[in-house]
Amino acid sequence: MDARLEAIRDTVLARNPGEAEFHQAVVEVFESLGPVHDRHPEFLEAAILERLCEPERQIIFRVPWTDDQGRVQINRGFRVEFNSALGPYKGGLRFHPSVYLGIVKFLGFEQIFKNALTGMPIGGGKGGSDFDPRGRSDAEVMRFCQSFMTELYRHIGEYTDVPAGDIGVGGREIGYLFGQYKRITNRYESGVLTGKGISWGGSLVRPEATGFGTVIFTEEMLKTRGTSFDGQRVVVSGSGNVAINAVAKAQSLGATVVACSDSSGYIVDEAGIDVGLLRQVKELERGRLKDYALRRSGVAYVEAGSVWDVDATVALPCATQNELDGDAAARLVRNGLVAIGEGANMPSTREAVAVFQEAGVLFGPGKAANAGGVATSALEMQQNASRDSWSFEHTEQRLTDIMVGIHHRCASTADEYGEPGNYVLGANIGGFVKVADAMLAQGLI
Ligand code: NDP
Ligand code: 2IT
Repeated sequence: MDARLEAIRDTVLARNPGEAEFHQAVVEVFESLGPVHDRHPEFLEAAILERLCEPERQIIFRVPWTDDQGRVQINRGFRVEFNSALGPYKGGLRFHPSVYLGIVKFLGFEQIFKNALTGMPIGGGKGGSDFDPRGRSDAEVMRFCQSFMTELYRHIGEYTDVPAGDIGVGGREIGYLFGQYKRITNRYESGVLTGKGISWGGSLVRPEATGFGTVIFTEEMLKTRGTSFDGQRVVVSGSGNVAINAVAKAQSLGATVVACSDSSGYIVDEAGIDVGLLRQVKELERGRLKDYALRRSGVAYVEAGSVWDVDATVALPCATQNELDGDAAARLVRNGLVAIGEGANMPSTREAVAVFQEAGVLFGPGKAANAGGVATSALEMQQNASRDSWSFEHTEQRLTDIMVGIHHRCASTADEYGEPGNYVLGANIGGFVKVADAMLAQGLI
């Protein structure tokens, strides 16, 4: 790492103790940014990096609610409003027991650069709670969401901060959150949340957007080597919103997706995953992958090990951070991996990224490859602002154009900085320069 940036990094890490995921995300970005500061010494003089690493505002709050037995439960809520240089804070809410400030900050930090890469007018933010929706009834989830919004509502708004979904937050949760926001404020402010239902201000393609976008980005990477998804053997991790739609899109392009996972195990379906059955089990029934294996012949369900034990030519990690380590990366490379597109945020450890890059595997980092979700959220905001709703075809074409554009921006930035094919460098520099220029123009704020 550039020596000037090392000193800033050390200060950031010391200032934010115990936040391992945030540290990881910061270090990974800093490692790309040395050459930018050679060209733009004004960024150093204006302390752009120091300012970028300190969120504009961090909100931590108590979320009290009662469970179905009438017992009082307490969770912790977060919203980190990281950077508003390019637009209102924008980013999802994650409900998962592992959530703490370090996770919300790593996600919010990544979101700044991701949102900049989309070319849409959105800043970066993230939030969530250590609430675990698994095993909770609809009524419990509703009471939790209502309590969460009873604090959050005062911090958000269509021109201020626009949350959406992430792990554990999908259409059901966004519905309860929106209902409570409307009730407290007495405003039908559609643009305050994205990921809404179609009949009440949502956008077609938003549910599919992250998974579809990841595959579109990966297809663009494959094209640079004269190949495509057609005929590839694909392994996907996770089986939530991003994973299911990545499976669907990859198979529509001629790939065979042979495996996917949840936090209990993984399935291997050599005939290619039946997306209809997967949606039935995971989306409609909120069941487990084990149930998929019970209902389809020729499917193996594996409880031990890792989905990355299954060999693939293309890997799409779509579950969670640090789910793919150096050993798994080395195994995938040995078994013939050609490309990896990160549907999740920071799913590959730093060791894994190094293995992929040394092996010359096409590597699409999450902040570029999974930007289709937030980009389509911005399209939802556009539709809300004009009180319009677009067709599936039109919205999907916009998503495709945005993903092709992000790929082009990453690839051309990597070329410009003398590292062709390095999408990590391209994404970090491409996103950073846009935000840094806007911060300079807006003065010391
Ligand atoms: P979902 O809640 O719909 O699905 C999450 C999936 O990942 C589930 O299969 C879940 O398994 C699995 N998972 C979650 N945590 C863990 C864990 N600690 N270990 C193993 N498996 C785990 O979330 P999404 O599909 O929305 O999000 C998946 C990833 O994509 C996240 O990294 C998210 O940040 C990222 N992302 C999401 C976007 C969106 O639009 N939703 C946009 C861009 C990125 P189980 O059911 O067993 O918990
Ligand atoms: O990580 C992400 O980009 C998301 N969870 C989606 C954020 C959004 O505002 O749609």
